[in-house]
Amino acid sequence: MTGPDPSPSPPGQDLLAQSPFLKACRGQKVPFTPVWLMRQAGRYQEWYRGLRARHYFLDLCKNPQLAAEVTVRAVQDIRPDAAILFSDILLIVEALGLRLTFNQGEGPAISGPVRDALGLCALREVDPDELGFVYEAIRLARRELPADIPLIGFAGAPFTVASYLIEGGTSRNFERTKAFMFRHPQAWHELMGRIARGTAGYLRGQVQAGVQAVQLFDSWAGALGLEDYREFVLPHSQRVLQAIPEVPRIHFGRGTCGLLEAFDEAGADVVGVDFLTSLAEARQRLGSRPVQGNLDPSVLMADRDYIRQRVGRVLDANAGRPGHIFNLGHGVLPGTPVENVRFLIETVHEMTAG
Ligand code: 1CP
Repeated sequence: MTGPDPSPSPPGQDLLAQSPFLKACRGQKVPFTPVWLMRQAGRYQEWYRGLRARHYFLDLCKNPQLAAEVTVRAVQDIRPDAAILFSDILLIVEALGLRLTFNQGEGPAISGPVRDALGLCALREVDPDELGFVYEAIRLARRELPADIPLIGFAGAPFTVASYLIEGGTSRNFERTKAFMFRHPQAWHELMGRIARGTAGYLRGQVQAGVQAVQLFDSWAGALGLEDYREFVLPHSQRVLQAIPEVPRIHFGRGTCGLLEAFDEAGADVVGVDFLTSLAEARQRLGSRPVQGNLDPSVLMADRDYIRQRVGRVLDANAGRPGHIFNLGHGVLPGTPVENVRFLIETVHEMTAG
């Protein structure tokens, strides 16, 4: 018989939909606990250091072929259950109209940071098409990835991005960010609104280009107390997450133990738990909400017996509930032995299979 295939979706789509990672995002039963690692591509890998010796970091991010290659190579190297696009949360800074550089060993630097309402006027409304190189990297990576490995897109959450715009780089106490928030609340909400609209459009572009899930990184949300988080941040993160209902949304922050319920109210499908929070406690406080996490990245510096013990502890804390994606409680550290990363992934699979 000829005619159209009666199945509702192409076989590739079905393989992806049935992948342990996407099932766990939906809180469904899985054959083993899926695992991927934040910063699974990076300086702990020799091949990445080699690439970086030849290319400036932002050139890697902006070259779709290279960004796709790094994304796929990390998967081939350590065999996780999901890929994350090789990119950075700070690319949107340029679409907002400011200059971004990464200086050797010093992290990001933003010239002409936003310090007041005047600085806010200098920011552009993001045109998501300006980030077309990211969408192209997604299309290329999707084509090269194994058919059953979902690709995660991502962006920085409005608060974390705002902190870089205001501080001009990495910060310890976020004093300029908080001074802006407390002294100019109206300008603060305008700034956050502008970042949120841009980020929503950017993530929609990533979904259209073919990612199967997205992660919103609010890495520095833990710098805020609960009341300030609710007043100054939560509504903006909600707006971003509401804009992309088509794929599972993961919401990660560091130091969020004091905020966990409010963080959950942002509306993601999965809450990322950092390593300072007990996974058992997070489970108790979040009810049936799927969670991701939360091994301390430094455990990967220890020996295999100890890594296995600590994987066991995270799994025990989850107590066999569905809706657990294993991950670190923050990104892989640059000095991590790559064989320990591979061992971690194998161990999670072996300890949870069948
Ligand atoms: O090669 C190098 O020297 C650059 C190191 C590097 C890498 C590999 C940076 C600079 N960014 C990245 C990639 C990156 N960044 C990914 C790729 C996908 C992956 O494999 O996970 C992701 C998801 C990010 C996200 C990111 N960038 C975050 C959120 C996650 C987190 O770590 O909390 C943040 C805060 C950034 C900003 C950033 N990018 C890079 C640096 C050094 C920083 C500053 C970090 C800081 O302020 O402490």
